[in-house]
Amino acid sequence: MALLMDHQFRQLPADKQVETRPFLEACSYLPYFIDCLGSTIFAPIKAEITGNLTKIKAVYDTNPGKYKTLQQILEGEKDMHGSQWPKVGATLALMWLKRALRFIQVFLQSLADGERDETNPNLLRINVTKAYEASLMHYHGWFLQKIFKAIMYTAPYKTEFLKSLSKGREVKDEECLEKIRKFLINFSATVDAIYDVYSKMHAELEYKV
Ligand code: CIS
Repeated sequence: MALLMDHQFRQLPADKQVETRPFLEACSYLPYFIDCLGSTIFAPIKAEITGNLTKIKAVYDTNPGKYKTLQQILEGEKDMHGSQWPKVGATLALMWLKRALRFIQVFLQSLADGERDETNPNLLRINVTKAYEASLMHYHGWFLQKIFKAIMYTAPYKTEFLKSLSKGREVKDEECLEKIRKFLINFSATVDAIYDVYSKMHAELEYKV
């Protein structure tokens, strides 16, 4: 869990605005989190998240003052792209990134809450399935839903996953889960705030891939 705790998301201010630069910095460690799954099968997922981050950063870098918060990026692109918006630019990249972040949020929360298959308590399938249904399934067509099922069977055992989150150190599962709970405080608030922006600005798209 050292991996996530070393790169915490910031506490949100009272107006719940998410500042772009610290958000991108905290997210830049998420691809290493995917490495904790321990298989190259997850490389396309890592590439997907990295691609979204690169796209958002490219827009931010064009004018860091104007795009200080994620909401300002959506507002700026809405003005700039007219009818093409929101299926364009950093707005589209963040729309998909937030779904990946929601996946991670629900997955970690389910682990932290001790949800498990009593007959196979060391498997992550219950936690992974819950996360998928809450975040991505609705936006995936038949093919990607099948791919998800196949990938799910390659997920590591819970003990292995928790150990790799702790950078290989021998820590008790409960100690690691306590750190996950702490990480989730700011992380969940950030993900929820991004969803609120998309809802408030009617920027969520329902199409499937
Ligand atoms: C044995 C199995 C063999 C299978 C091998 C094949 C592997 C192929 C895997 C492909 C997975 C990649 C899924 C990507 C799907 C994208 O099409 C989809 C839409 O992308 C967006 C872009 O982001 O499309 C837009 C256009 O419509 C834009 O191009 C946009 O890019 S932009 O705007 O930046 O240019 N994207 C997604 O669906 C997002 C997928 C994110 C997945 C996040 C998962 C986080 C995992 C955290 C790990 C927690 C531990 C869990 C343990 C097991 C996890 C299983 C996770 C499975 C998720 C699978 C999804 C298929």
